Amino acid sequence: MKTLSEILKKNINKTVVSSDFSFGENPKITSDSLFCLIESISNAGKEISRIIYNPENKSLSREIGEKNIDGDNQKELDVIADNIIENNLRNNFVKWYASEEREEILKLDQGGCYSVLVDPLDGSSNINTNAPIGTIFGIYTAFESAENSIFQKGKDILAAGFLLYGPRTILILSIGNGTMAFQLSENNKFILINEKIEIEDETNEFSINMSNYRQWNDNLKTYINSCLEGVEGERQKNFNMRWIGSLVADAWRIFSRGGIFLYTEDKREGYESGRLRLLYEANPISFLVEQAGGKSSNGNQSILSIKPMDLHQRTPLVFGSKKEVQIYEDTKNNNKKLSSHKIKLL
Ligand code: AFP
Repeated sequence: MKTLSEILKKNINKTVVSSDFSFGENPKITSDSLFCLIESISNAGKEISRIIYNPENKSLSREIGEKNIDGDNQKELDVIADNIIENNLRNNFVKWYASEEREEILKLDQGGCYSVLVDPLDGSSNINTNAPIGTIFGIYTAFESAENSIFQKGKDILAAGFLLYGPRTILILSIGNGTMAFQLSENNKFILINEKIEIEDETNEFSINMSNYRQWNDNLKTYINSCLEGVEGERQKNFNMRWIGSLVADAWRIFSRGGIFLYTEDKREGYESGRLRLLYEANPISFLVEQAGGKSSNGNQSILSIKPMDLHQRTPLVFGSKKEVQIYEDTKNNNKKLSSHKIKLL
C-alpha cells in the first residue's frame, strides 16, 4: 500500500532531472515546496472530511445569512472549509490565495512562490441530503502581481486535484504526468488506489440537468435528443443518464467508468455562460480530465486554453470521454451529421 507522501516523492522526482527542479523562472518552485503544499491541501481535506462525517449529527447546512460573490447562499460549512484551507496553506509557500467564497485575492506569504485557487466546498446545496460534496483546487506559479498570478490559463496549472467527501473520501490529483487517485484510510492516510486513471474514449452515459431542457439552445437539444433516441435514432446506440448535481461526484464517476458531463450556456438570466466557474471548478477538473486522456470543452475550444478575465467568471463546461465530447462539439458547430457517428453494423 503506497501513501500519498511516497507517491508524491516518487512522481515529483520522476518529472524532472534532479530533485531541485524548477517548473519556471522562480527558483523556489521545487519538488519539495510543491510536495509540502499538496500535503497541506490533503491535510485540510482530512479536517473537512472529519467535520462532514459528523457522527454527532450537528446541523451542517445552516445558512449564515451572507451570499457569496456568485449570489449563492453561504452555508456555515462553506466558510468553515474556506478557513481550514487558508490555515493549512499558511507557511506553505503560497503567495496568493483565491477562493470561490471570497471577493478578494488574499496575500498569504510575501515570499511565497505559488498561487492557489480553491472551491472550498463544491456542491454544498447537497449537504443535507448526505450526497457527496468536495473541495477543488488548482496550483499555479505566483508572480508579483495578484492579477497575473490568478488570471492564468488552465494549461499553466502546475498541479490540480479535488477531494470527494462521499461514502469514501477520495483525493484525485495530477502534477502534470497523469491523474492519480487516493483513498483516505482508517488510520487517516491517503492510500493510492489508481496510479494512472484513463478515461475511456467512448461512452454511452451522459450527465446533464434535464430539467433545463426548455432553456437550452437548439444544438444542445439536438445532441441530447440523439442520445435519448437510442438505437432507434441516427446514432443507433442506447444511452444511460446520471446527474448527481455535485460536480465532484459526477466527475469521479466519469474518471471511474467514462461518460460525458454537460453544463452549457442556456436562456435563463445569469446562465449566458453556464453556471460553473472557470477558475475554481472548470480549470482544475479539465486539467485532471485531460491528464487522464479525456477532453474538455466550452463548446469551441479546450477549457484549458481560455484566458480568464474575471475572478468569478463562468464558463460552459463539457468534459469526459474524448470521442463523445468531440461529437458534442461537432453537433454544436454543425460540423458533421450525427448519423456519421453511428456504430458500424457488422
Ligand atoms: P453549489 O456548490 O452552489 O451547491 O453548486 C453545485 C454546482 O456548482 C456543481 O457542483 C453542480 O454540478 C452544479 O452546481 C449543479 O447545478 P444545478 O443545481 O443547476 O443542476
